Amino acid sequence: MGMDTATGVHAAWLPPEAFRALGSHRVLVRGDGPLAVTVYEEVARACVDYGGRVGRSPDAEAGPYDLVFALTGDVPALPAVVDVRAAAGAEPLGEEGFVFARVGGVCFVLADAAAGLLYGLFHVVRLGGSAFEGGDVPAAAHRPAMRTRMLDHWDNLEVHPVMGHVERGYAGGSVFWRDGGPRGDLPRVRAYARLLAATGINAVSVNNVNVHTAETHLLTDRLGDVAELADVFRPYGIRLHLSVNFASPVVLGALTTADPLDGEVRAWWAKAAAGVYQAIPDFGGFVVKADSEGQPGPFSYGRSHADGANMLAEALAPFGGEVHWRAFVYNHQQDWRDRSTDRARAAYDHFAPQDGEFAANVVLQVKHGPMDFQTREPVSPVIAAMPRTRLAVELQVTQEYTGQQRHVCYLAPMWSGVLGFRPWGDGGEARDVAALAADPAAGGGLVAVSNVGDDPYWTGHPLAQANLYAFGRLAWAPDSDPAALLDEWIDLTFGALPSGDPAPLRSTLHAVMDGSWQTYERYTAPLGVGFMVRPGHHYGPDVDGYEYTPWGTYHYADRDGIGVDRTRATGTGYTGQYPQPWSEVYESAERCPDELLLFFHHVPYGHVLHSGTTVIQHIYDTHFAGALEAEAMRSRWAELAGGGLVDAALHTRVAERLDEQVRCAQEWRDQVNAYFLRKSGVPDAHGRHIP
Ligand code: BDP
Repeated sequence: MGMDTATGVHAAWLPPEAFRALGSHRVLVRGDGPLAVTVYEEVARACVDYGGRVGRSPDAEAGPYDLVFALTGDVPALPAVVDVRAAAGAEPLGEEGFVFARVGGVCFVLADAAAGLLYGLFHVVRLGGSAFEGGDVPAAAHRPAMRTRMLDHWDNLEVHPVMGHVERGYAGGSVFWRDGGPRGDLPRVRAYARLLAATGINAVSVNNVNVHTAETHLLTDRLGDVAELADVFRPYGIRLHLSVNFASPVVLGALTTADPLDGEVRAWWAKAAAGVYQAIPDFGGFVVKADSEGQPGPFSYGRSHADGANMLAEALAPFGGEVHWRAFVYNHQQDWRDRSTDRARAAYDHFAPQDGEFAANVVLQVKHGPMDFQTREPVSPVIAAMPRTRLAVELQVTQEYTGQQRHVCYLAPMWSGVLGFRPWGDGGEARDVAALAADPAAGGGLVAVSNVGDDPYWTGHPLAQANLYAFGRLAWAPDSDPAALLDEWIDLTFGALPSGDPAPLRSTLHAVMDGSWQTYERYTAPLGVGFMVRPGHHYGPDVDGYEYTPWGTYHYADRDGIGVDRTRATGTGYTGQYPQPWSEVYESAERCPDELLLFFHHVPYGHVLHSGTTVIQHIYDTHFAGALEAEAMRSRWAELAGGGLVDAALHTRVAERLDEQVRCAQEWRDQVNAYFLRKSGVPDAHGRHIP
């Protein structure tokens, strides 16, 4: 992770050394257009660095080359592609797939379209030296599971008085915007596009879903600023999207209404969309947060969300654009005294009845859990409830609720659990969340909120880069093993390290990161109850911070017990939003998984978990354990100091953040334990000190 002199930032997972093997061979790059040019330039640069050679013409049928990038239609120039392609099976590769093979000492990357060559290039980079070693490698096709693999930036054009430059951003200012306009650092944007392409990401939205007035103008008079970014992302196969303000016709168009069924409003959007495509012919589409947390939407006009989304879909359809309509719609001014309302129900209650009403180019973008990116939530029941609607699953890479990039919290294990969740259990319809999001006919893909800013390490905490990397890779291949993805990230970032004991850096990173999400869970809100964070910024503990507020995020702790009763029998009825078997499993306090018990049930402190311990003792035990684990992470990292395995500045940055993590974990431990000791009056069975 050395400093790149061109961009002034650390090179993250693609330092020049990652191209060492590729750059020391003879490489043929065929194909035209911006993506093939990107592949050529990447290879050419590596060859300059490492003494290899790159060519464009196959003089002697791949003879003098060690590695060939070619399109499958390139038969006249390269007859060999026919056999290699055929060996990988008859199924089409699609726009982005590729074949990799090694035949008689020559490696082949073949694709039907140039994007496949680009993804094949990064495949070869990941293989490193092993791509060129050993005997033949049978041809295998590689295709992305999800068609859309997208990052949403919650970037503001100017610094928002409360939310800052990047809403919930913990890595400094925006890489796109500054002082109300473009930041103007296109080399940095290009470096970013390259990092994303290497993970497989192919779509980016460049402004906050809360669209303030300045960002509203990006759609029309500030479109040039967006087109400039699109030009930089294009050579890396990434399509640009904009978050739009549903009230744009009023804010920008001098209309008096934004009613989606109004003819003038529809004409306004059609014209706006045409303008966008004139400037950006491959524009991806709009992201919309409507009728949520103060954003305008169709409810103001007595219209449904299908009405609103379909109006925008109609405007984009002639150009092949899509609407990413967010399902994060709830009333943020609830009456906390009314126990029957339940924010967890909101997305399903709003959207499930509209299944089948959305246009074909509308993707409903659903947060992975029913609440709001908590450390532990059940999977949203909306994902299983709308078979006639295209669904995208939304994750939060930015660590709003998981330590704000001051704490190490490797999130791939959480996401992999979400993606592998089977809404209908193992029997019957055995499809999991990943399959639903990937369904070629109906799936809307995987989306996440980005964790990047203008920080020299991109993500504030250098180790938070692994979350961004793993997100892209999971969108490409959702069944990837999180620990293996961490190894990929380690190899690409720090150079290929031997496995096992001779590689203290690798083993240290695994020791610090593999279980870090569960460690974070242990010292924060227990058993799926969520929140307990300081209101507003959401960092650090405040057990009752949101308890008597209108935000709908409660734990209901009293002297007898804790948890939210979401059962059909006695609670909010939320469990009824799940199909079988989960609706029964979650309904039952006996069958409900421990880690979600307090999400679904209000139980006495003496309730015995499957683990055999009581709820109150579990709270004490996990909070003591979590804080100790944070200390162990810090000690482990400290052992690397001065060893030369990582750059000294990086070591210091991580060490400082681990100090803060240890401090904050102890604060969580003490506040949570003290709170529940006082509420329940039950002492810790092991007599440990609780303030
Ligand atoms: C919440 C964030 C808020 C976002 C909102 C959203 O606290 O800043 O605007 O999600 O997803 O988690 O729209």
